[in-house]
Amino acid sequence: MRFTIVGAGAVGSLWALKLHEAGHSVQFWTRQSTDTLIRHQEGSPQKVFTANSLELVQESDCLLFCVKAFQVKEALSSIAAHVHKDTPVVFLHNGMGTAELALSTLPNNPLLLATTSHGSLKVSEETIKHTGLGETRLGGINSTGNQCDFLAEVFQHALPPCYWERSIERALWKKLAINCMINPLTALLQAQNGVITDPQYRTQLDALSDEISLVMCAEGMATSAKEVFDSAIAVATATAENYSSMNRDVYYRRPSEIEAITGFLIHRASIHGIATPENTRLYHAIKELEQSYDHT
Ligand code: KPL
Repeated sequence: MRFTIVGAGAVGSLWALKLHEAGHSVQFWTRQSTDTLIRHQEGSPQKVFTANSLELVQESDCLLFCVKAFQVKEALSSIAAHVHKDTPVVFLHNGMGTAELALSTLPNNPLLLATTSHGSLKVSEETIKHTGLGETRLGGINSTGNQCDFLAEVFQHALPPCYWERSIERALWKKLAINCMINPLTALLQAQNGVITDPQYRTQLDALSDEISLVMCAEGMATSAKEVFDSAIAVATATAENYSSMNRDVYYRRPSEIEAITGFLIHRASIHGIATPENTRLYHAIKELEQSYDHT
């Protein structure tokens, strides 16, 4: 298949390399003004990818957006006019809230959302490291997107495991819950994921999981505070030595994904009239940190 990967960060680069190794033809679409990009995994040969070819966008069999949620709008407006209406478009990022934008910008395309727990790190401009084996879940958000289950097989072949989800929203909420539990705390504490398993954070995590489970139930995603708590602890234990993406964003003073993660949860909570004091506190703490970047 012919892929255009939108975004050449750690996640986009990992997928580009894996899809290329699986025999697909891959180009990047990036903000950099370049026509080629070199990428390789630590210890493996370099590969030169074409970048920003409009012709290749038009000929693509699939577009895979690997930019952060807050970059989707700009990326979509740079490419949407060139995408054939039958081309499936997949959005892969942490957090939620981009589905409406995708549906209104590309109303005729098969549209899909995906979530992944693979760890990937850019160790230099051209080199990435696959830091943790995870899994990917994929599902449609419109009727034609729902018919693209073959893409789960394509992704499974390139970077397994990949599961097809009839209700991708549920998988996205589960991941959102984990991100709400791990990301802001590890960013504020500037510690690895394992830190949240320390008993001193138990009360705070209980408060977070209570609030998150109430919002999920109101959204029709039946769960319990215990389930939310246990899944976050399981991920934090399995990735104890890793730094969360929000931890890295704060460390490098980049804009974080707080809006699409905790911000999305708080927004949905307010629609249902659910109070989320602990999540709101973390949300403001991260926002304050981001604002302080401009002044220090
Ligand atoms: O998705 C993640 C992230 O860092 O954004 C978790 C699950 C917390 C793993 O680090």
